[in-house]
This record gives sequence, structure tokens and C-alpha cells, in this order.
Amino acid sequence: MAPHKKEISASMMCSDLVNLKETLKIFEDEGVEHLHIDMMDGTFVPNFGLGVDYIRSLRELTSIPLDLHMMIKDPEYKFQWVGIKETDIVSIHYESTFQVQRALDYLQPFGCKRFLAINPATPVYDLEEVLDYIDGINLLMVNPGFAGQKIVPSTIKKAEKVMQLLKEKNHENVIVEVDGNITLEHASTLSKIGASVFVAGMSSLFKGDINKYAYNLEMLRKAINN
Ligand code: S6P
Ligand code: MG
Repeated sequence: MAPHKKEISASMMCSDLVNLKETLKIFEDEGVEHLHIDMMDGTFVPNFGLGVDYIRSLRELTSIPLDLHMMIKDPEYKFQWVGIKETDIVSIHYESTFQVQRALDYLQPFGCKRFLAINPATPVYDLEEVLDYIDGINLLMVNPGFAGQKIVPSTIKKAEKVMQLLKEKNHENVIVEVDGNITLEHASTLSKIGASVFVAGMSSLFKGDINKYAYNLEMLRKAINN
């Protein structure tokens, strides 16, 4: 199988609302593949995040596909609220619902890419029974809820274990996304391990003011394609 294309998903939780239009124009010019949307309900994770009105407005401003990271409890009953498109990625968390396989089934009619998100302490073997129902894995490198955190060190080794599992189970078609503290160094390491979607937040893209974003994206692009 040909290796997956290396892609960037810009974390919109880290973007400045005042310069939103200009920021999106830079992302379009730089070929950013996804906009990462951290949805949080204050229950599944200890924070509130981006919601349906924000998503609706964003759709009017850009056609860059969305990467909806649903950090919410029982997401299967809320898919209809969001306006999911076929070009989107939608991640739900292993621990967010009592019946995760059913939730993935409920997502299928939307035609989007279905990703399962796992926390730093979620065992890799939990993925085994759902490999047939997912297009990707969102591997959290931090405990979800906040931008600007430090990586949980064991997650690098865990990324290797995930790639090993996909190989053993003949599921190398499954995409691996990495989310949280993706510095240039972590991006480069994780790219070599086999990750192909990189969430760009405060650790890479949103460093300095808006005039730095294009440069930051180019640096990240270099790190993931090395
Ligand atoms: C964390 C969330 C992430 C953050 C991302 C930001 O709960 O899932 O997507 O937005 O971590 O990146 P950084 O570089 O600030 O960690
Ligand atoms: Mg996220």
C-alpha cells in the first residue's frame, strides 16, 4: 500500500477570532488540508470548546474540510447537530460512549472519515475490535481538554505500538492522526513512525503573530515530509 499523504490540521481553538478571515486566507494559500475543531462539553473533558454556531459560520468563510474532534459525552446523539460533510474527518472518543461500535455505525451514513480518538492511557488493544469500522485513529499525545500542554512521554512509544498493531492486523489503510503538543521535533519523530495527520496548535503554527503563520506552516511541512 502507498504511504498516506502527510497532512496538516490547523487547531482552530488556538486561532485569534479577530483575525479569522485573514488567518483562513493564509491557510488556503498554504494548502492546509484540514481545520481541527475541538468540540468540548464540559463533561467528557474539563473545558468548553467550539460549538455548532462557530462551525456553521466557519463553513461560510472557507471550504477547507473540517476535522471535528468531538470531546463530548454520547456523541452519537449529536451528529445531526453539526452538519457533517463527506469531506470531513469526525473523531469520537473510545471512552465517550457505552457502545462505541454502535456510535461508529451511526456515523457511517454521513459518509465522512470516521476516526476513533484514544487518550494517552487508553490501551492500544482497545482498537482491535473496531478496526473494520474506522478510517483513522486520533492519537492524543496529551490528556484532552486544553491547548498548550506538554506531551505525555509514553505516547511516542505508543504511536509505535499502534503502527505495529495496524501492520499485524493488515489494517495499514487506517490513518494515524496525532493531536497535542506537536512541535517540529515531535512532528518529525511521529512522521517517521508513520503518523500522517498532524494537529498544528500552539506548539508549531500559532507561535508569534499572524505574519509568522505561513513560515510556521512551511517549517511544519518540512518536518513532516523529512
Ligand atoms: C486538546 C485538543 C487539541 C488542542 C491541541 C492544540 O484537548 O484536542 O486539539 O487543540 O493540542 O495544540 P497544542 O500545540 O497547543 O498542544
Ligand atoms: Mg483536538
